[in-house]
Amino acid sequence: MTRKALITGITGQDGAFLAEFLLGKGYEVHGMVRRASTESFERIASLRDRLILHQADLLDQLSIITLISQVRPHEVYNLAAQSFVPTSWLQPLLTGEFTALGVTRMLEAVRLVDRDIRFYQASSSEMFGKVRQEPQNEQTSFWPRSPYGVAKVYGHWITVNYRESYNVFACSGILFNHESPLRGKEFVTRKITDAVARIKLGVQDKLVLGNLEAMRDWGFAGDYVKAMWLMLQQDEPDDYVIATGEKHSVREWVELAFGHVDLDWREHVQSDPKLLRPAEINTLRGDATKARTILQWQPEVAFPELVRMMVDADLQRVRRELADRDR
Ligand code: NAP
Ligand code: G4F
Repeated sequence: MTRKALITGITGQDGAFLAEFLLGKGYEVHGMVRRASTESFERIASLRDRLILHQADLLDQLSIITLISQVRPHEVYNLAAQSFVPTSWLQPLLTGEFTALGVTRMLEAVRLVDRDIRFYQASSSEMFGKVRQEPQNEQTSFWPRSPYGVAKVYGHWITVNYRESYNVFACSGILFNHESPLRGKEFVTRKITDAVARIKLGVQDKLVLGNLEAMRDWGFAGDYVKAMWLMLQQDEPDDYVIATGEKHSVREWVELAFGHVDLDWREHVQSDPKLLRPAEINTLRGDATKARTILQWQPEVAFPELVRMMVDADLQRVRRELADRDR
């Protein structure tokens, strides 16, 4: 029997990679999309005719129940969220509605419609915040440092709670930062690689960043969606940290990205205190031993390769845009 998966957040970075991965495994892939006056399906454009998309919203309980009743998926991947940390200070309530209560709405729908559905929750290393130990693993306590991080802690624990209360096969994947050419341009990695491409091609001069000393454990999104799927294929539901185990600073990203196209970053990068956060997470580094051992998962793309991949993709895209403009 063909397995059916439902992905919320299918139009986002991870949604696009996961949809492609599941189609490759022979799944019938359904995606939940929210209504907008203009569709933003660029990331899934090449998959569009192989996907079944449905309108529903994390804010609307009935729309989610109806969707799950109609699709009757075997697996649900809850990737939808307000995922940009700075916005969570500007819109803390909306972030809580989407990123925290949205998880309960998804779990309630699963509980009401079919408790055999396997459920994946997109949890985050942002939950570790002001880190209590290094590296962070599944036992490390949380100290979130943004409304986004606080909302994700709620989403994590409500997932654990539905597993323990209702025996739902619910897993929380605690994923560290993962990037790709599909990353939103407001996140620091893509902001850097987009700027590097534009500066190299002469259509931008400066790149203004915030905290260059922040350190993150950055992996490749294509590797991380495989871990999501592996979690739902186990005999027992559980929670897993997914990370590379290496940390690098924003400054290192900048150096490597500019260096890849033979530019000196010092001539182009400025730091603006306005881009500093009310509360920063200075450092994150994950310990994915559990995932390596039980899921047999490991990251394939190393840090320098990830930087080069993203710079090259942005160079290609900006070149194309310039050629189209001049045509
Ligand atoms: P993303 O690119 O920002 O995608 C977010 C998705 O959520 C988009 O498809 C968006 O739809 C959808 N969405 C937002 N609000 C919604 C609502 N009210 N109803 C329905 N859909 C809604 O995020 P991502 O990087 O792919 O991350 C996927 C998930 O993993 C998120 O939950 C994120 O918080 C979490 N996470 C990400 C990372 C990372 O490093 N990427 C690390 C840990 C955890 P629109 O296209 O309509 O905006
Ligand atoms: O790229 P970022 O905005 O990602 P952040 O805040 O770590 O969050 C991402 O990863 C989380 C996993 O830990 C996800 F849960 C979350 O959804 C999201 O995908 O910022 C990374 C670091 C921060 O320390 C920030 O202060 O880069 C620093 N930074 C320095 N200059 C900047 C900038 N960040 C952004 N976005 N823009 C800058 O100009």
